[in-house]
Amino acid sequence: MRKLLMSALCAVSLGHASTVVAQTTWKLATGYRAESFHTQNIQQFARDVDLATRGGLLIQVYPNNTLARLADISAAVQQGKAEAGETIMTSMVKDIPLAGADSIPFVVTSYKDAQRLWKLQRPGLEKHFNEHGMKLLYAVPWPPQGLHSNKPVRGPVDFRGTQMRTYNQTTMRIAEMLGAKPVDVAMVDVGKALAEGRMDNMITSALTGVENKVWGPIKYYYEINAWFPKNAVFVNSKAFEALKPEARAAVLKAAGEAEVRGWQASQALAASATEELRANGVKIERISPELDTEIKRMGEKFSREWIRSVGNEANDIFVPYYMPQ
Ligand code: PCA
Repeated sequence: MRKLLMSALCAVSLGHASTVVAQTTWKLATGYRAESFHTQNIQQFARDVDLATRGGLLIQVYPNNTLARLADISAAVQQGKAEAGETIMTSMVKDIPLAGADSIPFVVTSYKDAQRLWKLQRPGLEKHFNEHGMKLLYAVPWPPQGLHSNKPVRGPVDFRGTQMRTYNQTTMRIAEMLGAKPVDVAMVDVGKALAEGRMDNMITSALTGVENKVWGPIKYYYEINAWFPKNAVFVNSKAFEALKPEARAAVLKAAGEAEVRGWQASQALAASATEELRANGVKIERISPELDTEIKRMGEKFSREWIRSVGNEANDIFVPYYMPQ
C-alpha cells in the first residue's frame, strides 16, 4: 500500500513538473547603485525577460559591486563567475581598445552624435565581445561629462597639484596633463571621498554629482560636455547559447527595448540633474576661453594617443563619423 501511494505521489509531482518551464537563473553584476537609472533600467529588462519567458529565465541583479568590482565585471562574465554583467565600456580598454571610443574628449557633444558613434562602434565591438566569449546586449550612455570643482577654475594652472578624481584612462590622462594628482575613486564612493578631503575636482556627469550629493564640498559645475561614456550590458556566450531559441529571442527583444528606454532616461536626467545641482547651491558656470582651448588641445592629444593604440579599427569608426555619407 505504502509503495503504491509513493508511486502515485511521484506520478503527481512528475506530472506537475512537466507543466512548469525549466528555470534558468543568471546572475548579473553591476558596479553601480540599485537606485542608479542604469540599474533601474536593467531591473526593467530583467522583468521583461521574466515575463516574456514566463519565468523561464530569471535575471538576478547584484548592484553596487556586490558580486564583482566594476573593473572586474567583464572578467567575471568571461570566466562564467557571473552569467551577465554591466560595466562602463572604458573599463574594458585593456582587452578591447575599441571600447574606449566614446571617452575621447570633445568628439561627441550631443546625444544625436553619441547615437551616431554608437552605431559605428557597435559592429566592431560585438566582434571583440564574441572573441572574448561574451555577447553584447545593449549600451546606454551616461549624461555628458562636466567639470565639478571645489574652487573656481579660470585656467589650467588652477588644477596644478589638486587632487582630481578619476574613473578611467581618459580622466587619468587629463589629470596628468593638467598637473593634477589622479585619485581613483569608485562612483559609489565619491561622497565619502569628498567628505574626507581626498578629492578637489572631477570630470563626470551632473547626475553622478547629484547621486553623491556633492554640494557642500563641490561649489562649481562647468558644462563642458566632454564626452558621453556608455555602460554596456553583456552575457557570457555559453550561457546565452544554452538558452532555447525563444528565450534567446526574448532576451534580444528586451535588450533592444532597454537600450531605447535607457537613452531616453539618460537625456531626461542630463537636464534635470544640472538643475538639481543648481538648486542645491552649486554654481553652474562657463569655462574661460583659455581653459577651453587648453582642454580641447589635450583632447586632441588624447585622441592621437588612442588612435595609435587602436590602429585601423579606429579609422573604421572615425572616418564615417566625420564624413557621413
Ligand atoms: N558617472 C560615472 C561614469 C560616468 C558618469 O557620469 C562615474 O563618475 O564613475
